[in-house]
Amino acid sequence: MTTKTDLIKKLKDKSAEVAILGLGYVGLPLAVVFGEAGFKVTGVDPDQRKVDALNAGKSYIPDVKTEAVAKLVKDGKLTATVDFAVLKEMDAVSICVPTPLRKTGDPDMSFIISAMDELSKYMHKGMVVVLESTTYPGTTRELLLPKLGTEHGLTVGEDWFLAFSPERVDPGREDWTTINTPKVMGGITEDCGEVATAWYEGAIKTIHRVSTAEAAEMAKLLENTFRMINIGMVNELAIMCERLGVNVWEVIDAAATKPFGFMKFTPGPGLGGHCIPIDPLYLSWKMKSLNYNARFIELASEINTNMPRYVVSRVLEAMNDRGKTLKGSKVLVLGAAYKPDIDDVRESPSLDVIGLLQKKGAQVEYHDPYIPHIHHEYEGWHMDSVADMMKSVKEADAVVVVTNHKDYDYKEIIASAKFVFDSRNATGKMGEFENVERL
Ligand code: SAJ
Repeated sequence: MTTKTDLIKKLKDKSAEVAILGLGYVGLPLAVVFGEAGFKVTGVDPDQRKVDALNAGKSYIPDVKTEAVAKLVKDGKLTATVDFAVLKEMDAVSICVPTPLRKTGDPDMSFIISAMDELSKYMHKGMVVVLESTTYPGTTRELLLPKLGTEHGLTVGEDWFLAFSPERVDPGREDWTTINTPKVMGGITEDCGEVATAWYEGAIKTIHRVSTAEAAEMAKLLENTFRMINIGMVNELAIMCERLGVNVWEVIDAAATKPFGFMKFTPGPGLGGHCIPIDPLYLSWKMKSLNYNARFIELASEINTNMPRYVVSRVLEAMNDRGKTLKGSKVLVLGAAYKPDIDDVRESPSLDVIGLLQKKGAQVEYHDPYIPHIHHEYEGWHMDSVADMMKSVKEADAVVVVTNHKDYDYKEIIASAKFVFDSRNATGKMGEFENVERL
């Protein structure tokens, strides 16, 4: 028996002790999937509130049912702790920590580095480590390999095993979840890939092996760069169509009738969320260190970042056409979340639209049924969602639809508002109105 065959045996018979570092919207669903597959799982997170909730059998992630957590805790299949020292007992560790951007737009690797520094204290022979956090190609080999293995005299692929497997969690989605979404897996060595696959295939339906950790890191960046660039393209299409006097929404719907070779994206007020605006910049940042300028990413990022400003310029123009100045006008922004029907405001273009309207001298209010309060962390302002939306709609000189929540009664809004600028085509199916303009 070698270290590898011994570890694979424990992974296959589920006697291996599993740890998940980081119990957020990626780590908690993964912990539950491994627990329900029969592994004994220890969740490790510095946030004592998360740990206490889990040990009390409660979920704090909407996608994870409290009943599932309660059953695993009762059955002794899931415990949580803030104490990283438990890692010395672990055979298999998955790292699911955030990889945001710094204010400078560079990757913020601090969460990966602190998880790695803690794990490094407890590394031992016979461990497999999988990084799930979206990051630039080379992270697993350049950062984790030296810190977790070489520094401890452990030979990767023999004494211990290291791989990258990108998370594909889409919060709120019920059709594709952690257990049934195909999982890409790339090891530092062939043996690393084999061991990590033996672990994950014991819980996740489909594992797609690639030859290296870098291929797996790059696959994830391709997935989200693809979206970001295509969104940037349709945003530029919207600007071009406005210049041409053509309805961009009609054009996109027409192109989408092509049953092959086309994928529909829609323009909007900008790019929000903690994935799409951010992940591609990890790639362009890495390429700069290799003296290569990722022009598509740079251009799409520039277009997407400019969309809030474009929306405000369209509102200003439309009000001018109606003999009103934006300065001193009351403007109600509908929607603060970064996409419809969710309560996530991270990187939301609404915050930029509100800030820009304020800079133009407008008196701005907002409403969002999912987000009672917003705080612009960079500009520092706070705002509460208006209590009586229709009252604010009636009083506003302009209503700007920034997030097309399905809860809104757009018919009533159009009937009650002096003027509506619809940046999401939420009202598109209702025909043309004198008091409505669209992106
Ligand atoms: N957006 C547009 N036009 C579009 C699509 C999106 O303007 O055609 C905007 C959205 O309004 C939002 C931003 O882009 O502000 C991102 O939207 P998204 O639909 O990509 O949603 P996210 O950010 O939740 O992306 C996640 C990603 N999941 C993972 O990274 C695991 C992404 O890969 C998924 O494709 C996406 O969910 C999804 O399909 O829901």
